Amino acid sequence: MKIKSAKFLISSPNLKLCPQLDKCEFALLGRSNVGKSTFINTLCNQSKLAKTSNTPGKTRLINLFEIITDKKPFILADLPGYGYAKVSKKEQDSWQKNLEEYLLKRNLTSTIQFIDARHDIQKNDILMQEWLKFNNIPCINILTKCDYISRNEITKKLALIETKFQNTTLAFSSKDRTYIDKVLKTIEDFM
Ligand SMILES: Nc1nc2c(ncn2[C@@H]2O[C@H](COP(=O)(O)OP(=O)(O)OP(=O)(O)O)[C@@H](O)[C@H]2O)c(=O)[nH]1
Ligand SMILES: [Mg+2]
Repeated sequence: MKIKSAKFLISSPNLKLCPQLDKCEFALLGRSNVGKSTFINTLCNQSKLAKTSNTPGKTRLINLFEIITDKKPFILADLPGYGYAKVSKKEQDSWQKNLEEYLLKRNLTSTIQFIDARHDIQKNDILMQEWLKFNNIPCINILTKCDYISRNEITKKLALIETKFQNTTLAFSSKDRTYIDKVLKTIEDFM
C-alpha cells in the first residue's frame, strides 16, 4: 500500500463531537513527546500536517487525519499523550475519561501504541497495554526514535516488546523512511 495524499479533518475535545466516518481508523497512543504527531508527518511526507513540539503536551485534542492510499483510505487519530506531569490533575483526569470513552466506543480498527527506543518500557505504557487487553482492543506497537539506538539494540527491544505485549511490533524513525513500508503493510493487514 502506498499513500497518495493526506489531509487534516477535525480537532475535537471528545468522542461526541467527532464525526462518524465509516473508514478504518487507528488511534495513536503513547507517552507525551514519544513522537505520535511526528509519525503522522513522516508517514505522509508532510512536515506540518500534525503539530509537533520539543515540549511534551503539544497535542491536547483528538485530531483526525484522512489518509488516501492506492488501496483503501484510512483514518489516523492523533491523541494527546499520557504521562505529562505538568498538566493539572483535574485536566489529566478529564482527559483520561475522554480517552477511555474514545477507545471503548469509537469502533477502532486498532490502536497503535508508541514506545520510545531510548527508554525502558514505562509503567504507564504497561498499564495502558493491560487496559487495552482487558477491553479486547487490538494494538500494534511501534518502537520509535530508532535513530538513537544501534541495529542490535533495535532487534533486542523489538523482541522484548513483542514478548511482553504480544502484539505486532515494528521499528520506526522520523529520520529514516525505510521503516514506512512495513508500517503500511501492517496497517493494510489490519484493515
Ligand atoms: N530523532 C528523532 N526525533 C523524533 C522522532 N520522532 C519524534 N521526534 C521528536 O520528538 C519530539 C516530540 O514529537 P511529537 O511528535 O510532538 O510527540 P507527541 O507524541 O505527538 O507528543 P504529544 O503531542 O505531547 O503527546 C519532537 O521534537 C520530534 O521532532 C524520531 O523518530 N527521531
Ligand atoms: Mg502530538
